[in-house]
Amino acid sequence: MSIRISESEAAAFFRERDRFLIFTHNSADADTVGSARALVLALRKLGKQADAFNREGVPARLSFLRPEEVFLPELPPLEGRTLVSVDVASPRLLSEPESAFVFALSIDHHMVNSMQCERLCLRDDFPAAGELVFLLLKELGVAFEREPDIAEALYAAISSDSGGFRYASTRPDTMRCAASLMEAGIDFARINRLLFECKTPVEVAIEKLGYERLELLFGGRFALLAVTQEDLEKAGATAQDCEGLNQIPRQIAGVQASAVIRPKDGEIKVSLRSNEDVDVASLAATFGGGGHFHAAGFSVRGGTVADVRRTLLEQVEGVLL
Ligand SMILES: [Mn+2]
Repeated sequence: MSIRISESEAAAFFRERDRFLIFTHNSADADTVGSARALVLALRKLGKQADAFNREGVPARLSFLRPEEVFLPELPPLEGRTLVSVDVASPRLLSEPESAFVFALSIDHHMVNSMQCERLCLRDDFPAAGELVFLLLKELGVAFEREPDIAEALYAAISSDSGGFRYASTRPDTMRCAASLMEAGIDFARINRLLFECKTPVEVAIEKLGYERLELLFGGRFALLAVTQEDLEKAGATAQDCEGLNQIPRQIAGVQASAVIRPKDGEIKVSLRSNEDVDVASLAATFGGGGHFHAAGFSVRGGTVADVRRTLLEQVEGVLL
């Protein structure tokens, strides 16, 4: 059992210790990477030893966050290191043997957090872990207007997970937080372009195939896109090239919820999205997954894409309006 702590208690926790290793989740996005980068840079400024780690590595599209400056290529000896996770909801989202680590602190914004941790600093009303890290670093005395590297990392984190400040999770305080980060003179337009308006040719190829596979079901209320290993090979794509697929089915007018089903690391990964009042977090939970009200997911070991599609569709009608 972990104890829940506030941002200021988390700041005190960082002040009391000297050597940190910050873990991010797999299929790393700008929220987990930007939050980890901001934490590492800020802790180093405070004279502490801090590094980040993710065995899977950081995808090339996030190279503008300069992961090589903060991520270690290999897991270092853990002796004397304080382990912290950021934006990681479950140990299954780490490339580590399950239950390998007990984290001293988990910083998160997911509704359900099943990390093995001594302390949990969680705000499930925040659109991004980056907003929580912002508050925490503010408590630690970071002057963002004079720290463009930290400001840039947190801006990318928050903009990414809030869909460019468009999702319902965006709060007035999120905008105030972004405004403070902009005071550092960061090139926020470039960050947003790299996050939302930039695709590799391979990503475009797999999206093109995705459009061909798109299905509209339940009277147009549910959209589904399932791609197979063969499709990935045809497009020359890896699992990391498929993140953009999630945007395709959800944007069709009249669609209340959507799913993208695809192979990843020997499992079948299902990403669920919804608009308005449909709760996909509880739909994911029926399959042992989790996430947010409007964005959730789960993975299935064994079986085929077609099997997973069938099992999912049996549960879908119950959540539609
Ligand atoms: Mn996040």
